[in-house]
Amino acid sequence: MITHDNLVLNMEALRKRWRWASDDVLLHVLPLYHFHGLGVALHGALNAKSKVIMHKKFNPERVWKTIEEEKITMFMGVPTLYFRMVEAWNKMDKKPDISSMRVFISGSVPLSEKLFYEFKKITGHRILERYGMTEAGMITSNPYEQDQRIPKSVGYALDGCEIKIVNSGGSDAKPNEVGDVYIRGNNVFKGYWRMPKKTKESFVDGWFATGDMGYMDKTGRLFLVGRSNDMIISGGYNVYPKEVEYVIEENDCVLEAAVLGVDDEDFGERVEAVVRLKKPGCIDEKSLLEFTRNKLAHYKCPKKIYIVDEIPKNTMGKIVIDDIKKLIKEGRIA
Ligand code: MCA
Repeated sequence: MITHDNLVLNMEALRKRWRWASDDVLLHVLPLYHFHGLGVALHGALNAKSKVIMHKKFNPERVWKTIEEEKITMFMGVPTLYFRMVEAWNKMDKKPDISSMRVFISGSVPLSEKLFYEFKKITGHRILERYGMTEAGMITSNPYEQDQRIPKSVGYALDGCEIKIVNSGGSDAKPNEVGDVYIRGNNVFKGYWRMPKKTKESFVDGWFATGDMGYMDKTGRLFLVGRSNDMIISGGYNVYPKEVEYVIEENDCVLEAAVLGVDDEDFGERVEAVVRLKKPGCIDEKSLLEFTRNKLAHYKCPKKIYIVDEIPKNTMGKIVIDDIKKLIKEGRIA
């Protein structure tokens, strides 16, 4: 449940932090069914009264061309977009004139240090990384000043939002100590629609548990290190392993399945699955992939399914995802 104030106050905080003005021209290529495309890009532009140019589908070559032709000043993307834009730039014989550009902004998924510097090398721009989620709109942002944008940090709390880190002992963490990220402020939603139990569990003394893990340095700069749950973020889309596992397990040949996120250059993480069959040879990988594609959104479908004899488990009988990841990395599951 997101209120009018949540949206308006949050966009106002962004307008100030990013110096968004009515003479800006935003190139908008993100889907509108997510907070990034709708809540940040479109509402932000409306709030700042700036012009927006929209592309129905992201195409990196077209982005570069449009920046030159339309004298774009602002661009927003998830890291997958920046990765593909670097590839496209490197292939172009004549590089576009991007001198109109004021700021490139990234969010939804952590931006790697490698990509940050690759982008800087070719364009001269340090991508401005920020942190947010549907439940709270935008939470932090790197400073506007180029030299203060640091890779692997999502910056400082926006106006109206407070952050605290709680360590594993349940106390407020010291600077640089990793813990759970909690937030409160005028950007935080009122709860999950018709889910009172989930809502209650998500707030502690008025602080919202983001589910992200991180630390703050002495100056209050936030660094994220991972998620406290096993959610996979693929190209900016959230994928819950359980949902995919349940679908795979609907197949009559499948005894059990484990779904995991594997590092991927393009998507950041990609979905893969390890499956144990009821009877050897009952189904092959291709047919099982096809089965998932008929039942799930494509971005949730595993890019690869390994059929194995045993799925690694601990003594309690619980699947150990880290062990599966290790076996895949070492080529022992292939
Ligand atoms: C497409 N595919 C994907 C993804 N996108 N698979 C895994 N993860 C994905 N994200 C599949 C397609 O179904 C297709 O499968 C194959 O990958 C290649 O598709 P392609 O044409 O390359 O994909 P695309 O249409 O170019 O899309 C890639 C994309 C898109 C542009 C990066 O995923 C995207 O727009 N992501 C942004 C999502 C976003 O806005 N998230 C914000 C969430 P096949 O060939 O097998 O059919 S809001 C949020 O997180 C908070 C509030 C925040 O902080 O912003």
